[in-house]
Amino acid sequence: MSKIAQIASVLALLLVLCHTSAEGKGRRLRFTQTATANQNSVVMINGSTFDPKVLKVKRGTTVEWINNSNRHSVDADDGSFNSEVLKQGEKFQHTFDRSGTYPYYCRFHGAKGGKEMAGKIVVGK
Ligand SMILES: [Cu+2]
Repeated sequence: MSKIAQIASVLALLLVLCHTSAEGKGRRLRFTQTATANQNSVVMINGSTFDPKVLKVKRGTTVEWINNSNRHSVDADDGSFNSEVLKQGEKFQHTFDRSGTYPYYCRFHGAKGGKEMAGKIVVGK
């Protein structure tokens, strides 16, 4: 094998190794992003809106509502959870053990059926 051929084969090997490790990195990154998305279980109450309005979580997730503004509440349309009156800075939590769609509303500024100040938790498997 000539010197040039030797160098070329070493470079080719390096290229393959770099490519493989970059792919591995990509996989880890994607995995991390998915894990973060699954742990994302906070709904902010800003003004008269729930943010995000629709939150998708895995079964068993505890969702926390954090009130950033005046008096609000978190009331499930089906009555499966109801917060106290939440003042500014107060929080409410509910754990979703069964998959399904859970619409909720603020008793002061919204109503059942997604009217005005309302949101939805979509619980997957
Ligand atoms: Cu409200």
